[in-house]
Amino acid sequence: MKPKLSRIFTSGKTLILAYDQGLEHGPTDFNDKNVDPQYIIDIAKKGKFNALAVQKGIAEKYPVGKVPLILKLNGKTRLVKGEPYSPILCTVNEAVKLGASAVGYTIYIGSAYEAKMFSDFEQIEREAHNKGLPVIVWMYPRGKSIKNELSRETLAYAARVSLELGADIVKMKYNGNPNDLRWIIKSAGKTKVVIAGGTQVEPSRFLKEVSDVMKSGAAGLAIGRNVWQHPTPLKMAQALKAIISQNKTPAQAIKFLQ
Ligand code: FBP
Repeated sequence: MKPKLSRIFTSGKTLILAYDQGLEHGPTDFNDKNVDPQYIIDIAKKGKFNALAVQKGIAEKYPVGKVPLILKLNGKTRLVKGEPYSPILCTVNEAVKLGASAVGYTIYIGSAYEAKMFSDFEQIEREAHNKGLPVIVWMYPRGKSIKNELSRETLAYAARVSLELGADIVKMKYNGNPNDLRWIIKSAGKTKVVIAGGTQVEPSRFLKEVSDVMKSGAAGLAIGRNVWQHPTPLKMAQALKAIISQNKTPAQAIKFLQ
């Protein structure tokens, strides 16, 4: 069955809110407000995000209502050192029962466990596509064999692998170079590239990066901390949407934050 991307890509572009950091990083990213999953769901709803990406436990205990749900199917903590492996924590069937519009899966390309993550991914991808669910791969080059996880070559390789494996969307880090990103996006072919946010940066710098990323041909953003750590996340959402869907400049977009 052809995966149905239209719920996540309403304007041809997408703005996805990511909230799986509690598992990946621990509550260190959170404050008194954003530690509460309900706060994030309200941001996703009121900010009209195209989707919210969470782990199974959050989706079970905090219904997301009409916000399209991306269920993250694997994950790991940062407590374990050594070569990264992210085990499956939720099945495609469970994701469907929870109302998911898409599923997400992290691959640490270059890790000693890459082969295991490829074969886990391949099963998930087959099952999800049988049910018409799009598959988003969080593609992060990691492990001893990766010398520079943000180099043009490494990121282009990661993007290409996402296409070869059958991902509909790949979520990747941006290395700050728009020319590199153009090549990376070309390497991903018909797999859509969305950019991850990273740690919180000064808003005007962040909006400039978002603008560069979109001009380079990215399909959108799948970000967390730069939105829900911001004192006014809904204004940040408006600023981001102005750039992503309305082709506004960073100077125009920053006005939403003033
Ligand atoms: P941020 O925008 O907050 O960086 O979130 C993006 C994300 O991909 C999350 O979905 C995930 O939890 C996290 O980054 C993983 O980042 P890392 O592996 O670099 O710690």
